[in-house]
Amino acid sequence: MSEFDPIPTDPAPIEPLTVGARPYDFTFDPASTALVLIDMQRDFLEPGGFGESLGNDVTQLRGTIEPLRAVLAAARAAGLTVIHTREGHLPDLSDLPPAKLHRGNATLKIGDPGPKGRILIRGEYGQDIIDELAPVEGETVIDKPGKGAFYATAFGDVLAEKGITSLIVTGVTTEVCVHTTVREANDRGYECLVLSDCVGSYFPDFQRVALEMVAAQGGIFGWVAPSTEFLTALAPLSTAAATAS
Ligand code: TIU
Repeated sequence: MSEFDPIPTDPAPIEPLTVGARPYDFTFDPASTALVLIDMQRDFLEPGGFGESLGNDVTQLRGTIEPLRAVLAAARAAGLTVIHTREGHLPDLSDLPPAKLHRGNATLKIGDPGPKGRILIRGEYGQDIIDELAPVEGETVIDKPGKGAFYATAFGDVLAEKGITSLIVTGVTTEVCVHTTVREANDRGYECLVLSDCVGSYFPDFQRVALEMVAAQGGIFGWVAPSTEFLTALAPLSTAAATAS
């Protein structure tokens, strides 16, 4: 090194980014933020799985796939932590409370053989994440027996280990696993931004009201924004990475 070489400097700290959201702007530091994809599994989004066995029209959820693909690509390009969850049970059903097994009048119950393997059982084809959003190396996959991502999982430990304090929440279904996880996260001190077109419900009315419930009362559970706002906020990082590669 000569006296004419520039003095090495630490990389510039990443500035917090701001998303236009309801009820007001959401600000996050990319280094302490994770994109969370909740239960984007064949069991919920494709025919012959758990969602359909409960009497639902699975096509209602499929509109989330394309916007979420774009968000996932941008998050990966920007170097954000990405975490996927999957609802499901052990093959011997030892983690399945009888109350959950017997609830409702399902045509196929959890553990029964279905066209894509045993319904909602870990390791089965139907219980896995859809091809369009398949995890890549380095991304965490949390298997959860309940609706919330924190209950009986290592999710909280993983977030703490990675220094995550803000969650960008996506996935299905809005009023069930997304809401339960956002509520659990909120009580644990995480700041949650729910991307409105990247979460889906089998019931259009529930979709609208569930999103309103998150942002009401000054953001009682968090913030809500369309994915385009999030992509705009992330663009300085995601497009810089795309240009560099
Ligand atoms: N039934 C329903 O709307 N949802 C679930 O059972 N699980 C999730 O939301 N992942």
